[in-house]
Amino acid sequence: MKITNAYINVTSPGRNFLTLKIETDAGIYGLGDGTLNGRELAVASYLSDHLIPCLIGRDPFQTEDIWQYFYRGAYWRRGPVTMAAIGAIDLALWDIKGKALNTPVYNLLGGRSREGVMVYAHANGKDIDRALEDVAHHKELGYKAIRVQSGFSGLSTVYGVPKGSGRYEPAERGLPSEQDWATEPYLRHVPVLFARVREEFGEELHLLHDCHHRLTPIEAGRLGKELEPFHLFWIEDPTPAELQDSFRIIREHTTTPIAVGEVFNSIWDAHDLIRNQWIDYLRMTLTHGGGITALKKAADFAALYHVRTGFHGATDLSPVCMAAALHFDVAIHNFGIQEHMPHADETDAVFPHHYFFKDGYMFPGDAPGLGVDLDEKLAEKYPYQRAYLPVSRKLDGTLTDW
Ligand code: GCO
Ligand code: MG
Repeated sequence: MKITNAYINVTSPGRNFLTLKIETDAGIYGLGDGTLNGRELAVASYLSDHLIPCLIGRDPFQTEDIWQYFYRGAYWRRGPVTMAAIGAIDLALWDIKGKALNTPVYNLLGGRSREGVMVYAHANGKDIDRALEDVAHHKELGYKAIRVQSGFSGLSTVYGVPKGSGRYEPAERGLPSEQDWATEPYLRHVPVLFARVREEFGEELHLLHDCHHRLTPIEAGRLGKELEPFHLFWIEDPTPAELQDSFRIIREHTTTPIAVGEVFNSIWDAHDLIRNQWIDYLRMTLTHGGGITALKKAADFAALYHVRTGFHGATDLSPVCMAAALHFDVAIHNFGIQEHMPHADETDAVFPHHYFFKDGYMFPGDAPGLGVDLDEKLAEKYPYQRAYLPVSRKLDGTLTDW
């Protein structure tokens, strides 16, 4: 089999997505997600201008060699743009492989290790009472694990809580908005929030929280310690992770489990975190981490150190990435949990798929390949719209981590 053509599709059914379609002389095609929130067009150019011309004529079954060709062969390695582009190619090739062999991708990764994939939902609210209502709503929907974020007095906007009505969506159309940040009121607020959640819902629900890179290591240690009585499943991104040594400090102070990695694009971003057992869950994604070929190795490496996966599954990853994640999650042994932020109805219509949610679990379905398609005609109705993630400033105006 040979690759005869490849092209990208950029569409905005509710939010922007970048999809790669690879066609072959066998009449089979594959889809890959290359969406990089707020930087979609950089990946589009990297693919169209630099990678696609080198793909034509290659054997789509050679997922390992093609991965190495684009990673090692570029000379310039890593980075979110490069790795999202390689991720898109890799996902499309695994999709083709599955379709050509007439089997779901999970069978190419070791087969099913479990029936379904436990997912966590997002519950949020402008204040604690409204966040509790949203927890009750998601519990009602069947979720066994729920991430909880809520607003608190002192800040006008908070990460994870929508400004108006409707579901939370971090990217906003137009230029970046600015949000404010203050650590002290946040650190006082979060333990109160989780005390209330446990009081109301008991011990059974798995509870998660995203600090979104806002704390210093010692502040994260304090938060983790104060949350210990509420037995969280994890706190996520407690501190920015460029300096992997930071996590040693957090680990020395708390037994609250730690999840990191949604902004990582290479195993080298997590190498020290894993081999020193400073984290419990690796949150990379198939798109941003360079695809199934790269993350299968990362997950196997993590397994040696008792680190499980908890892949990023925000709405800025398309249904193609979600489908791939579910095949991956159902197959690997050291799966932990999967994030699930349901897509808008327009998005689901543009990307018809076989995966589904039932009673707190998701299932990849049994269609050959990844089991997701792209309705290119419908996609044309939703042209790309410039959108950015917000930026964050401390109350004195200093730019800080969003
Ligand atoms: C999460 C994430 C997202 C990110 C978003 C950025 O845990 O789901 O933190 O909300 O902010 O994916 O593009
Ligand atoms: Mg996060």
